Amino acid sequence: MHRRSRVFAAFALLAGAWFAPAASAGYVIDSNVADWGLVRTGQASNWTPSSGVEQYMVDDQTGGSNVFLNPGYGGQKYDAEAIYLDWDATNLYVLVVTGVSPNQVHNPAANSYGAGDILIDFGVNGSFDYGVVVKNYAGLNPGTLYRAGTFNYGIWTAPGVTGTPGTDPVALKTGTALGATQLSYSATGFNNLGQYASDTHYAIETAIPLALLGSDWGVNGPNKAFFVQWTMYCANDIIGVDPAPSVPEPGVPALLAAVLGAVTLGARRRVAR
Ligand SMILES: [Ca+2]
Ligand SMILES: [Ca+2]
Ligand SMILES: [Ca+2]
Ligand SMILES: [Ca+2]
Repeated sequence: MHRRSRVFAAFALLAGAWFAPAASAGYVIDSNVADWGLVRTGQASNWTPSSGVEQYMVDDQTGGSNVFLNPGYGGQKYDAEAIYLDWDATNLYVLVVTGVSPNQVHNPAANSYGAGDILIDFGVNGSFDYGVVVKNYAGLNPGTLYRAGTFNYGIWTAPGVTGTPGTDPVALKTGTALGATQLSYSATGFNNLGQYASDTHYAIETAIPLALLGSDWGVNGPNKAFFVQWTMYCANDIIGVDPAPSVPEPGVPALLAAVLGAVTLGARRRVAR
């Protein structure tokens, strides 16, 4: 291969890596977990998703209402079991699997709590910036992405220690509507997912249009590290995921610059000879 051909091949390879659009993830927002690669055979390995899934976290617990989940109690009925995250060129996709039913009575006075919102912290600075509202308990619209205003909090101030208000944000209290997402929350539960095969699970699945995330998302992916969390209104159990920042974004233009520098240097050397 001629020198120029080799340099061009390297350039094309790097340019391709830089400009290639993200593959279409193609998730169907229907509370069916199969499109994330989750199979239901009653084994612990069922929680492991397809290799293409960007990031995930599993914390599958079981048992009755006295079982400690961290920071609170509640067993399977309040179990935050897993969260999965992926994106393509159009949407940010989130899947939450939990023991919390969409029909669970939300009545804090009777010590019964329903689902909280999917909250996103860009910058991972402890301040949530967005929320996809899941239920209408705060008078906000389920399925809408809001820029966060104020929050409702759980009932725990430390593991096993209750306090009012608790320290964990669970859902938006106020916010500014940014636009519609796709949202699905299992109408009926399913089992056979994971080693506690008879336990009942519900899936909350959403597709958030990247265009709604403004400058927090660029053409090559997230512009900064971010953290996605879900819990229920009491925050008995909390699950979150924090994808590694996408290193190639600043790195690839730097490599391209290095290749262009090498080409220029090569041309100069040829001239010098
Ligand atoms: Ca699905
Ligand atoms: Ca859990
Ligand atoms: Ca469980
Ligand atoms: Ca933030």
